[in-house]
Amino acid sequence: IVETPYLKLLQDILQNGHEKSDRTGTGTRSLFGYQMRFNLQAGFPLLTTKKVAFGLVKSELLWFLRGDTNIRFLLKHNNHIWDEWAFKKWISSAAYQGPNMNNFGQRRLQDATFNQLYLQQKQKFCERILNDDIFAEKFGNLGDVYGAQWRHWKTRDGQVIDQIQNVIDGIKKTPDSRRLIVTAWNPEDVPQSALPPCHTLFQFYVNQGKLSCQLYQRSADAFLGVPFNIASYALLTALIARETGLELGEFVHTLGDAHLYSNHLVQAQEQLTRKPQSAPQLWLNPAKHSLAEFEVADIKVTDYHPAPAIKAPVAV
Ligand code: DHF
Ligand code: TMP
Repeated sequence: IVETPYLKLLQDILQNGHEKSDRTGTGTRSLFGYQMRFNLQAGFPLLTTKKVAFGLVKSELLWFLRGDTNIRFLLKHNNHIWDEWAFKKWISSAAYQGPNMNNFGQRRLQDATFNQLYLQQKQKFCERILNDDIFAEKFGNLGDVYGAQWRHWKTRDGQVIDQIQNVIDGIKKTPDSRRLIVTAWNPEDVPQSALPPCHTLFQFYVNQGKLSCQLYQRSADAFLGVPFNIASYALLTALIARETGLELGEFVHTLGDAHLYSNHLVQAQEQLTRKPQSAPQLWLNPAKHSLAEFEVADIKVTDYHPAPAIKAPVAV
C-alpha cells in the first residue's frame, strides 16, 4: 500500500507530537525531522483514505512550472488554494476600503456573520482579479514565490537563472551529478513574501535508469498541505522523467516541522479509521515529451477510488 508512510506520519504526530504554539495562533502537535519514502513504480501516491482534489494539484504545479506567481492563472482553472494569501495582501493595502478584515482566518471560524462578510469580500476580490488587468497585476501577485525562484531566480548582476531547465539539462548530461538541486528558499526575498516557501529545496538522483527525487519541506501541515505536496512532487518527478527518458524511482519526502493543527486532530483520527485502497495510476499524454508542452488535459489519474473528502479549516 503506497500511502502507508503517510498514515504512519499522522499516527506518529498524534501519538508523539509535542504541543507547540505557532504563527497562526491555532496551536499544533509537532515533530521535528521526519522522512517518508514512496516507490513511484508501485502506483501514484494520491491518498485513497480521503479524496484529494488532483485537479488542484495539477493546475498548481503547472502554475509553478510556468514561472507564474499571480493567482489569476489559478482562478481561471477554478483553483482557490492560494486565495487567502493574496487576499491578505489586498486587505492590508492602503487601497482597500471595505469592511475590516484583519485576522480573517481566525475570526471566520468564530463568527458566522463575519464569515459571510468575508466570503462576500473574497468573492469580490477573485472576480476583480479575473476581470481587471491592472488590479490583478498588483494584487494577484504573491511575490517571489515558487514559480519565480524555480524559473527566474534573480542574480546580483541582473541575470536570471532557470533552475528547472538547468536541472533537466543536468539530468541528461551528467546523470550521476550530486548537484541536481532546485532551491526555492531565497533569503533575500523571504521578508517580502506572502508565505515563505514551505517546500524549500529538492534534489534529483539517477540510478539504473530510474529518476528519484527528494524534497526538504521546512514546515508541513500534515493534514491539508502534505497530501497535496506528495502528489505534486510525484507528478513533477514523472514529468521530468518523461522529458529525460528515465523510468520512475522513489520520492523521498523529508519534513522539518511536521505538525497537525489542533483543529485537524479529529479529522486525522477519522482518516486513520479508514482502510487504504490500492493506489491510482498516473496517465501522461504519450504524445507530449517536454515539460513545457503539458496542459491540464494531458495529465490524469485512473483507477482512483478514494473515501470521501474530509473538511478542515486552513490556518492563515
Ligand atoms: N497554509 C497552511 N496553514 N497549510 C497549508 O497546507 C497551506 N497550503 C498552501 C498555502 N498555505 C497553507 C498551498 N496549498 C489547501 C490545500 C493545499 C494548499 C492550500 C489549501 C486546501 O485547503 N485543501 C482542502 C480543500 C481543497 C478544495 O478546495 O477542494 C482539502 O481538503 O484538501
Ligand atoms: P509557516 O510559514 O508559519 O511555516 O506556515 C506555513 C503553513 O503552511 C504550515 O502549516 C505548513 C503549511 N504548508 C504546507 O504544509 N505545504 C505547502 O505546500 C504550503 C505552501 C504550506
